[in-house]
Amino acid sequence: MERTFVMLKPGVLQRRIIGEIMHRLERKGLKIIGLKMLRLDKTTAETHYAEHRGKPFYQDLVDYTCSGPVTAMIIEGEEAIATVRRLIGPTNVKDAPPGTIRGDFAAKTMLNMVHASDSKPSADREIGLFFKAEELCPWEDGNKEWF
Ligand code: 3AN
Repeated sequence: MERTFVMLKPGVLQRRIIGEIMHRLERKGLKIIGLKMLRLDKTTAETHYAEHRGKPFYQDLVDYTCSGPVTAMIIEGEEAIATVRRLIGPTNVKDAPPGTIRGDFAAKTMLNMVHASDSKPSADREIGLFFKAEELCPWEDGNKEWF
């Protein structure tokens, strides 16, 4: 079992498709074990995207991420990190095939809907940045043989 961090960016809320995106993760059989809406302060957004500091899109990315509430989730499942990244699709929306979240909903790479951890160290770091230990809600899955 693996845990990954997923953040729906402000545009997902504004377009009223939080449920649609969460549904895609759920119907794959992934478990939501942490969930909250929050408005990021600049420091948290800068820390989250620290690896991109200095890139041309960095400031716009931080500003966009702080422009409205985000929906933060911890997702659990077998190979959850790779599975969620496959469901989301490639970073560049022009490469994102139909059927992926970015392929179906995103028209611009900056506004590509969803962040998901790309590795185990990133997942651990991002979960720690966004969630306190007591905010996690692990649960027993009576249907786990399906997944
Ligand atoms: P991913 O979100 O697929 O892990 P990263 O970590 O390379 O991709 O990029 C983080 C975020 O920065 C992306 N989700 C996107 O919003 C933005 N971004 C990345 N590359 C570009 C780009 N070339 N132009 C505009 N925004 C970008």
